[in-house]
Amino acid sequence: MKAATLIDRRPEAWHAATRHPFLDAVRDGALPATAFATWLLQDYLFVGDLLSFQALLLARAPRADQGVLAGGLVAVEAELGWFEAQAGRWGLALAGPRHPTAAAYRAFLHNLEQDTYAAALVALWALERAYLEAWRGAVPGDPAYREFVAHWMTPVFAAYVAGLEAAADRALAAGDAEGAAERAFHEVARLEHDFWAMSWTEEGR
Ligand code: HMH
Repeated sequence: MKAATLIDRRPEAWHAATRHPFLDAVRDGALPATAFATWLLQDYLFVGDLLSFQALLLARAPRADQGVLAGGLVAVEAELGWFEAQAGRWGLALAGPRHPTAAAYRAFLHNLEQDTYAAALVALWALERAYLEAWRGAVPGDPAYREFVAHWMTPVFAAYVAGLEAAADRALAAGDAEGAAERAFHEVARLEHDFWAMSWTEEGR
């Protein structure tokens, strides 16, 4: 099985993970300030959790995957700085508790540390590909949010996701890893949807 087959098997779940009124509002400018602020803080906390997860994944990666995972680790650390700069620009504090949805995502990433390498790698590929597709749907973005759309629309990010997909394909080639990887994929799709819903409905929309 190829990693992309997981998407083909669950089109509804993938659609729910990558399309959301939050993203439509990024595109047309109707995004409430509270929804944006919730997303910015919670995604900053998420990226911090992702950095820890990726560091441990790199530690157990086969030689062929070290390059793409080491590059991703450096990129995610830089992304924390980017979030901090954005928060400063918007006058938003990056402090506050994790929303239960972000806490559930963190717990999921933590549990993957005990799961197979293939399952953890497929999860990383899926969550990055979900962001690539989600923000692509918001192109070009209302002027206020255009920088955010552009952040995930760079050729470098697309190449990173392609590199993760090639690594996931290699990990899945053995065949015995499929069950755990498919479960991890479904969980990513569900959590990605929940993350948009959290940002959008926090204020009772
Ligand atoms: C919720 N999923 C979420 N946030 C992100 N920043 C990414 C994926 C991609 O890094």
